[in-house]
Amino acid sequence: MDKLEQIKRDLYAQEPRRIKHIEGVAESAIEIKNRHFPQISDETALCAAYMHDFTKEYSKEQHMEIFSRYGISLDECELASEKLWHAKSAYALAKHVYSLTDDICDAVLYHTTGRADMAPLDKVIYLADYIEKNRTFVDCVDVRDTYAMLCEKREPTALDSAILYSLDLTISDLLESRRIIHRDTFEARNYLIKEGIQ
Ligand code: DGI
Ligand code: FE
Ligand code: FE
Repeated sequence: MDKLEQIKRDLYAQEPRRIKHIEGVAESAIEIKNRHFPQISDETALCAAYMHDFTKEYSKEQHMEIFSRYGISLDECELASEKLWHAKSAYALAKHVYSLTDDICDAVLYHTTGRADMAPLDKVIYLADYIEKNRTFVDCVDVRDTYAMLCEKREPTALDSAILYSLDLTISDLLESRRIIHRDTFEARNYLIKEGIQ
């Protein structure tokens, strides 16, 4: 059995509530990578998509067990923001259980915050996660429509612009709800601004 089949089998066996979302991310990831990075294989994009929220429903105890087993430490922001944990635990499983390549593990690790100078697969998964078709939140619909419009106009920076827009909306949302903003989220945004993306 190949790795993708193994991941899907284990994911479906968990009966995750978010399977529709994960399938939506897989579909969007294929579309986005075919448009911007056709050199990325379907298998690579799909492994990252199916892994990205693998541990989203895990309990605090399950997360702690994974972090201690694989020697993963949490920084101050991460300790205070439980929503950030699933990216780190899914990364640990991607690396140590499924032995996925570094590009896939990184895309899983940075799928929630982004990071400065995101790799092609990081960008594919970050945007696919935000705009997949089952998301109905107004900000997601807005980024989905904006990205579609930029692609329609053959804007060369469509992907980076859409990512920058989604980072801005995420940061605004975190500010409004008085939540901690991780430095990777800021750095992802600042990097794109410095690159001249609008
Ligand atoms: O797992 P998903 O719901 O599919 O999406 P996700 O992994 O992008 O998680 C989105 C949540 O993560 C959303 O509630 C905002 C939150 N988030 C993103 N960046 C940060 C953050 N939360 C904190 N506290 N700090 C961040 O920098
Ligand atoms: Fe997630
Ligand atoms: Fe997700």
